[in-house]
Order: sequence, then C-alpha cells, then structure tokens
Amino acid sequence: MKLLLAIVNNDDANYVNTGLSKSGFMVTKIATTGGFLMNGNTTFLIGVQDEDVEKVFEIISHFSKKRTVPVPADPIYNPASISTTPAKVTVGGATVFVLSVERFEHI
Ligand code: 2BA
Repeated sequence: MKLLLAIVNNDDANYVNTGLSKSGFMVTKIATTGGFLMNGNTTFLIGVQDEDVEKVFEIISHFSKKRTVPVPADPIYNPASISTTPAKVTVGGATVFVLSVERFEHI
C-alpha cells in the first residue's frame, strides 16, 4: 500500500477531489500554504493499493493545470538578494510524494 501526498493548486482542488471520489478513491484534504509564494494550496492524503497509484496520478494530472504566477515584490521572498528573485514562477500542475505504508488499519 502507498500513501500519496499531493499538493494541488486551490483552483484545481475541487476538480481533483471530485475526480478521485468518482473513481472510488478515499481522500483527506488539508488546507496548506506554499512556503515560497505564501499562497494557499490543498494537500490531499490518498491511501491506495500499489496497483492503483498510476490511476491516481492520471486523475491528478488531468485536473491540475500549470500556471505562471508573479512573485510579489516583498523582501520576505529573498531578503539576501532581492535582485535574484524571479519575477514569475511556474506553479504546478501538482507536486506528489509517494510513501510506502508499513501498516494500515481502519478501526
Ligand atoms: P510554493 O512554495 O509557494 O512555491 C510556488 C512555486 O514557486 C513553485 O511551484 C516553484 O515554481 C517556485 N519556487 C518554490 N520555491 C522556490 C525557490 N526557493 N526559488 C525559486 N522558485 C521557487 P511548484 O514547484 O509547482 O510548487 C507548488 C507548491 O508545492 C509549493 O508552493 C509548495 O507548497 C509545494 N512543494 C513543491 N515542492 C515541494 C517540496 N519539495 N517539498 C514540499 N513542498 C513542495
């Protein structure tokens, strides 16, 4: 079994949630914040059998869009050297971690 941690743009989160649920996957959503842009995003916890990992990737990929976002001109983003801070960054589609699950119990 695997646990997927998927960090998804808030604008895509409802589509990802619906896509996963309609395909029978159980998800937990956590409201999270990106450390660089300080924008809200959504982190999904998805426990799945090994053979379903690729299906989950397909669904997340299908609904997660790439976006170009301006980096706010604020020293917090690069206090040491503001001039090297990029003006824009590409965010997403999604950032997904796959962790092996040692034990799963639904009590
Ligand atoms: P943020 O940390 O707000 O990052 C937003 C976007 O800013 C990133 O998009 C990336 O394009 C850029 N970025 C982040 N850190 C940077 C840096 N130190 N210098 C220059 N550009 C930087 P994504 O890579 O698509 O990441 C989207 C969100 O996914 C991130 O939001 C963060 O919440 C999460 N994330 C991405 N990689 C991660 C990782 N290795 N560990 C934990 N969270 C991660």
